[in-house]
Amino acid sequence: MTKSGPEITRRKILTGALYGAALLGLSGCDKLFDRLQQSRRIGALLDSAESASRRFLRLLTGRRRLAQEFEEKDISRYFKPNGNPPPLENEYMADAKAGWPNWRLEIGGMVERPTRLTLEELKGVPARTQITRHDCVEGWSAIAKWKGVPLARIIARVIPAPAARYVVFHCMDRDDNGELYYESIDMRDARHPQTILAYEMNGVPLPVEHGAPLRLRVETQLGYKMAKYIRRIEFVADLKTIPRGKGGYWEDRGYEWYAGI
Ligand SMILES: Nc1nc2c(c(=O)[nH]1)N[C@H]1C(S)=C(S)[C@@H](COP(=O)(O)O)O[C@H]1N2
Ligand SMILES: [Mo]
Repeated sequence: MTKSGPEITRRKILTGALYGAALLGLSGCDKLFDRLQQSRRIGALLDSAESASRRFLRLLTGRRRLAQEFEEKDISRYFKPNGNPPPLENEYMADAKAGWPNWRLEIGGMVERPTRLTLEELKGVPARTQITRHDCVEGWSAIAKWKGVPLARIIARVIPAPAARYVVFHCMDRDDNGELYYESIDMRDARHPQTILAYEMNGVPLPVEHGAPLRLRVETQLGYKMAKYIRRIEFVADLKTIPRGKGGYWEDRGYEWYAGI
């Protein structure tokens, strides 16, 4: 089977659904309430029209395939910062200004070797750079160049227990109600070669609005899976025990856990 066949079909389906969402006037709202309404309607749309086909295509092509990579010339001039506002507490901003001397990435849960890493230490791990397209469920896309540590390298270091099935990303930003953002992926996507913990965007340190100092890029899935402002990574056997039980901030509000593209 050629790679282009299913690829094109999949893109068409996604574009169709996003275009549908745009026609319904579902893009560009900022208020949380609007976003909740929006997520429900888009969720319903995706459920009915798209997810079944996507799941079927994924069965055909598998999840090991690589997401399309682009060239420098394709990089978007504007990349919309999206989601909850950055964690603007003094502690965060002071650390950002100073180049993250106090931030540590904590990696724990069901692992043999729990680890804490500084940003400098992360930058010392062999990195991967990729130019990829980000698709937000709200109906916009943007292409950027990302550099970061393949999550597979971190996994090799901490040695998850055989029973660990998911990787949870705990973030520093909160919504209007003070609830923290979080996300999760399974071990297969975690080991995918394009799944990276990115600290650089378009050749510069990851900007605050895009998730500084560290964000996830999981190129097999939609934008809401790509946790920004990561401070802790936890390996777990079950997602039910994590904050509200559905595996992510938006999943807890009705989005699908597997947001495959
Ligand atoms: N911590 C955190 N991560 C997040 C979000 C958020 O609100 N908080 N929003 C998600 C959504 S819906 C999208 S589309 C992308 C937006 O990334 P960007 O700000 O770089 O465009 O981040 C995702 N990751
Ligand atoms: Mo999004």
